[in-house]
Amino acid sequence: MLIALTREVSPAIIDCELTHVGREPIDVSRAAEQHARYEEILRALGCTIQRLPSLPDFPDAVFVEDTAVVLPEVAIVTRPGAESRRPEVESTADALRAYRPLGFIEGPGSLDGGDVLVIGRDIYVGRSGRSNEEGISQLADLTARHGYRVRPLEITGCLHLKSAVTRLGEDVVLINPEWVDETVFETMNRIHVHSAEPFSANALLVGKTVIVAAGFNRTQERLERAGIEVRTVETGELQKAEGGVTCCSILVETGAVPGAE
Ligand code: CIR
Repeated sequence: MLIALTREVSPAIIDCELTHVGREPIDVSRAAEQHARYEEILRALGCTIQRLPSLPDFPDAVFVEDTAVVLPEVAIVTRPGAESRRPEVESTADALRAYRPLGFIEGPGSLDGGDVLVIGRDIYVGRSGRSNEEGISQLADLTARHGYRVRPLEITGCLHLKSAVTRLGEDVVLINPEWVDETVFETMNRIHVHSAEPFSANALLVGKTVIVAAGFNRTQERLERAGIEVRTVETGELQKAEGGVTCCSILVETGAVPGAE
């Protein structure tokens, strides 16, 4: 079974952390509708949605991806780089305990799940304003025993590594080469985002289908031309909070699930 951990949009999202985008008013009920539609698409693609407890006082709590990195062997509970987000991890850890042994990033280390891209046994990690050297090295220690190799990467101009590059299949990535050095992925098939759509690199692979944010038509066309099955979802209000499609879920492959929908 494939579980998607999600969390409802907090009414406080209007006070979210912002790094590379300016603050704009966010329509909270529209954000909640977009999020519900996102969950519907995940369900249609075979996921069982397990909602984490609501955290109405935490503006960025809907962006659950940043709170954990789930591998087949272990789940690493992060220590988010933004201090305002640190308490979000507790309920993620409680939920993940049912599915995986846990490892924890500890202070002064910091790591956001959005910076972590797993491709086979390689774990690429963005050196961002959120993920520091200590956090990256703790991740390496916690995963080396399971046969993973952590490969830190520089990113520029974006919040997280997965704003710049995401995995679309066994050996395919969607990449914005302006934000990350694509030679790192030179052995893989690389699909470039359209240069007029820099934010379109954040795509979520579920099975063989890729979920992309609606409105990035030119990048979508490139994906479809490459034979990739695409589903789009409106994320306009979540984008104003600097969120994309990967950030709103944590996918966990598992057996039977107590308490899931
Ligand atoms: C933040 O700055 O932490 C949130 N406003 C957005 C987090 C987006 N997360 C992600 O891309 N993994």
